[in-house]
Amino acid sequence: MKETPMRIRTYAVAAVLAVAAGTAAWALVTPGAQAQSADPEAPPPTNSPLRVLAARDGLRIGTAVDTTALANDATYQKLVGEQFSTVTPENVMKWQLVEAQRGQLTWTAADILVNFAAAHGQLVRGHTLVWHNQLPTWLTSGTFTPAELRQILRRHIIDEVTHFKGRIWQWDVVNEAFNDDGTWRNTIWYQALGPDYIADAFRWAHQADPRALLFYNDYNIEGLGAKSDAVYALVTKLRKQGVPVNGVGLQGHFGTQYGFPGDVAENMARFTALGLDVAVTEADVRSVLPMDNPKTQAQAQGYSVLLQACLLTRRCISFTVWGFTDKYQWVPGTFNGQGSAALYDENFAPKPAYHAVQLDLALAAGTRRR
Ligand code: 9MR
Repeated sequence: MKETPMRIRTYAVAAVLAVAAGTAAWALVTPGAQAQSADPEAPPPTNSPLRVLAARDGLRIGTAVDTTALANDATYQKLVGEQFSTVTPENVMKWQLVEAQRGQLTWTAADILVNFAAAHGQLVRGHTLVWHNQLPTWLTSGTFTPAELRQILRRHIIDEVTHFKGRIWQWDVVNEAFNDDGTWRNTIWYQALGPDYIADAFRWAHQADPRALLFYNDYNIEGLGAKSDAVYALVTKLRKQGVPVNGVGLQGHFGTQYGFPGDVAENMARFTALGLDVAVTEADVRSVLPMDNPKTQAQAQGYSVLLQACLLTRRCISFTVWGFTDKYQWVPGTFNGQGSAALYDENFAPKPAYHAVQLDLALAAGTRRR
């Protein structure tokens, strides 16, 4: 039987209390947002921006950024800068967008985000170098030999990592290489090259930017199970072979209709025991619409499950949400009849999930100094 660590229980109880009691009680546990303290060491108020609270946990808190919204929506732009200390381009670093025509490299949209991040004291998670999705048509409909495909992949990784050299904190080098049962996903890369493309991809990325942290990233690997076992076996082998892999990204796409795993911290611990960092890279918690109060509370709990595990893991270095507002969020376009997955609603009002994240960060402050 698994023991629940005391800290998890304490956070959970506090979060549940705050969330269940709603905004009015939230004010009770929030000691005057504007109150100035004479003590420079005093913690920031509990209702401070997420990035302020996360900084006290030694954690970067991030969001995927829709760069069109960033350019056109002033409220969106303000919140990205104010609340988050790391950003991930939701789409604009993907191969389909950076090399739609073979040999014509287009970095403009991604460069704008990288510059925005620098201006706002944010780090960037690069996403993603090797994937089976959002590939350019010239690549998917071309006929290439395995040797040619290997060279094309190498060229792509070197071009992209070199372009952003020194400006990317973590790269998602390989994304979603496994099926849910832990077998290899039959992608264009696996078909042509077998599993060796993974070690090659990490080596090429490292060669192009030796200082970037290189991640393997996937979904449904948050808790223990066949798929996270497969990732664990992969990274164990890569480490033994001296392949430059630095971390594992647990995406964290949850749904209130499925419930949440209870062993996320345990799973993270086995990865960090290998000398790896971990990160929550794409957290969101969707529901079957319409929303009701239980689903809203469950959503807050889903975010907390991921964040508390991360806070309990010294080497969990960042926690990123996959879009922070329902105004621009991928779920409704992919899962018919589902949505409401983000921390803020479509009018930028923070939900109980936002307050749960805020409270978890505040309660963990100072507990994971390196
Ligand atoms: O949020 C992204 C959405 O805008 C794209 O249309 C979609 C294409 O597959 O990719 C979404 O982001 C995915 C991410 O890159 C990798 N993990 C799953 C994410 C949600 O599908």
